[in-house]
Amino acid sequence: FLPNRHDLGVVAVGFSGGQARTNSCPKPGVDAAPMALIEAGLIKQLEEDLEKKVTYDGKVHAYSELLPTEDPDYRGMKRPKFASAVTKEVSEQVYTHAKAGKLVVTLGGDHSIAIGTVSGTAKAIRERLGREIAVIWVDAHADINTPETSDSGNIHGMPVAFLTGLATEDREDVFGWLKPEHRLSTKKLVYIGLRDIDKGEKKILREHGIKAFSMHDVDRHGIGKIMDMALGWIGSDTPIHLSFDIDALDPIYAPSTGTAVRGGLTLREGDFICECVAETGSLIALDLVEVNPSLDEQGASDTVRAGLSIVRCALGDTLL
Ligand code: 5AB
Ligand code: MN
Ligand code: MN
Ligand code: MN
Repeated sequence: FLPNRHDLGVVAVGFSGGQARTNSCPKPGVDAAPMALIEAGLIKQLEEDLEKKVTYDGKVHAYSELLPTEDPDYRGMKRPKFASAVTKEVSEQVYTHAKAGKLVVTLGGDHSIAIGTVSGTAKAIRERLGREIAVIWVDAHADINTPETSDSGNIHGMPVAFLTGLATEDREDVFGWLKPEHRLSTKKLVYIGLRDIDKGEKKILREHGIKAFSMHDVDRHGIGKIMDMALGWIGSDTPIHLSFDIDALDPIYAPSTGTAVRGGLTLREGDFICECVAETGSLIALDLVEVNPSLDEQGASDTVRAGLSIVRCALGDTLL
């Protein structure tokens, strides 16, 4: 029932509107990540080394045609109309690939784009297989703030709340386009790598019994056991969408990211997570987000290389 693992659809999303871009905290640059990854050889490696058939329109989408003339804060969210319009478009791009039976690789962009990617695969897999997807969210952060619990107003800290329906909105132009067929069950969500969770997010995780493996858990059990538990929770034969925020890795390995938090996963632990998911044969989609080559320019090539490695491992490159 799963997508043909050799048939990939790649979507390059040059979007940075889901994170801070105020005068006090200017952080553009995450929109340059897809090009940096591609210039470092991503598509070529997929085609030549991994022998994948890659469908890619050859563009890094900036979605500038979707830029609204005015985009005031709404429920505390910054630039909500632009993020909504872009993620809706991403959702349709990802849906089209997934519906055609392709494994979808999306290169971000900030993590708000997962509102598009996960909603796209959730809908496609429901229609194609009558199944609910599971999401493995690898991140230092839980990204489950509702507009009301968020202190920053940055939408890249909210995607999971919108995807699970913990945050809803009637206004079509502010994520009201998300319908039940786009949604993810809180029971089919597993986090790995958490170490910087807001107070309101902790409450949400507890109240909804959401499965989460923090860095503390990784230290206690080791990454091997964590992956056994994570995949056990999801259950075998469940289609898996892996959403990988590069800031899950320790800044030693991936310094060029907007919200770096020390004490993270080693490069090998990150790759190992991806290898275990690849081994299941159930991967239907992969997001790689939050690489920002313009931050810590010395570390940019390391960060991009770490990103490449994550993608290759998730697609089975390092399995014998
Ligand atoms: B990322 C924070 N929780 O809501 C917020 O990088 C950080 O996609 C969000 O994981 C980090 O602004 C979002 C403080
Ligand atoms: Mn994230
Ligand atoms: Mn993060
Ligand atoms: Mn981040």
